[in-house]
Amino acid sequence: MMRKKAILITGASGEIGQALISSLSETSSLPILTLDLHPIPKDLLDVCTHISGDILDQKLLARLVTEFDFELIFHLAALLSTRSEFSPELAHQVNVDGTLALLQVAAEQSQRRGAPVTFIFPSSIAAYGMPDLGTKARDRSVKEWQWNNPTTMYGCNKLYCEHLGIYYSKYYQQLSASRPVMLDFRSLRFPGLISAYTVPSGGTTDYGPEMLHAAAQGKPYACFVREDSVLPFMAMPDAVTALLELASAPAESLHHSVYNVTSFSLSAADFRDQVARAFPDTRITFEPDLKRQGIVDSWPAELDDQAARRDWGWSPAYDLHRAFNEYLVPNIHKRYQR
Ligand code: VAH
Repeated sequence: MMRKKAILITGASGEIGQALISSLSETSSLPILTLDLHPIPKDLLDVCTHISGDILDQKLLARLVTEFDFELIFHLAALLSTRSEFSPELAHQVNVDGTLALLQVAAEQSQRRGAPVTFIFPSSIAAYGMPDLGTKARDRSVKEWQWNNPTTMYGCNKLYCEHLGIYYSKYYQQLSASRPVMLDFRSLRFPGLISAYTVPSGGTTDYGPEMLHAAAQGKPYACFVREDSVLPFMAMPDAVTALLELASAPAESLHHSVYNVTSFSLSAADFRDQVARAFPDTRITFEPDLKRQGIVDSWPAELDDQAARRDWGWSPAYDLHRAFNEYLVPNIHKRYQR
């Protein structure tokens, strides 16, 4: 029986997944297969085939590859940074064992079909670890190879999976007589992502989106980081654009397997000011959670994304002002007016 060509999105019910399905279905001629433990919103059901399942279910993966020939995989399934600190072993199982299982399946499929499966993996600023606030201020914008000393289980998982992906795309079966067709692993290190339609769960950059969505609902919000905490952020549409542009970049133009992408950096106080401009009667207070603050203080203030701009033409469409004025505020107003 011929395998059906398809695109696979794992973790499709998550924030990035939901935004990606919509855009991908507008541009892709291939059917989209989505895999997640959780159901996907019913308005997306007509543009993809959803499988409710666990990335750790090896029998499920084995069955999928007998039925489908994956051209392209977006592997988004993960436990985010704060949740992973409460369940480090589970985080390792999902974030690393899950990724390893999928890489192995994609490597075998690349060999069998005689052409690389493109494997897109979202990494994170969590892969970095700035030793102290002085260094964070001095080395304000970090390049991919700087300060790769993660201090969270999630950050360790992401950095290791970057190396696993490079292994499977360059060194897998390096001692065997015949060199197999390798998979084509490509990874992005994302900053904090802000969606107008979904709120993150279990992340540490969540204070931004949470503050905005609370204000839009007229609810007070106690921010769990200090006002002076600076992190890089990006509007969700730009995250989807980055994933799609990296996936379609010609392999010969990519000099790296891992790329920083970002749009704007701002302090939590700046974030509050942007939110207060849009929702003037908002009640935002700052009550730092010292433990989560420690994670934020270890992450870089800015990402240097020159390599992505140079190799595959990355450029965010939404800077700080466009993100709030043209994407977040108008769509959040609509979302909560109902
Ligand atoms: C988290 N939003 O906070 C995610 C992300 C930038 C960090 O990976 O865990």
